Amino acid sequence: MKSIKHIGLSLLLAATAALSTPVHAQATELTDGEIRKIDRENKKLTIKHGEIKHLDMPGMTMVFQVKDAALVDQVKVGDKIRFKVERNASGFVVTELQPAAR
Ligand SMILES: [Cu+2]
Repeated sequence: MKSIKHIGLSLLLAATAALSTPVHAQATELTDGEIRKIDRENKKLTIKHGEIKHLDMPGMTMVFQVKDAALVDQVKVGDKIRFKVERNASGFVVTELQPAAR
């Protein structure tokens, strides 16, 4: 009886651990970048970025859409940033950004 209880508890702990592991951990990884151009009107940023592992993309300079205009207002050309990017139907979208640690 005692050992059956113990097995039950072990399974419960294993299940809990599995559930609490983030499934999309890679999708939220921050990417290093530097602002090259700002297009506020069209909510676009040109960013020279490092490797983006979750999108399988090497470092390059490219144009990103931004999720909302407030993100554009946080930066100026030449700023070093860290940002989150997602791929959607219309392209690559910056969803979050922050100044790079100095
Ligand atoms: Cu790129």
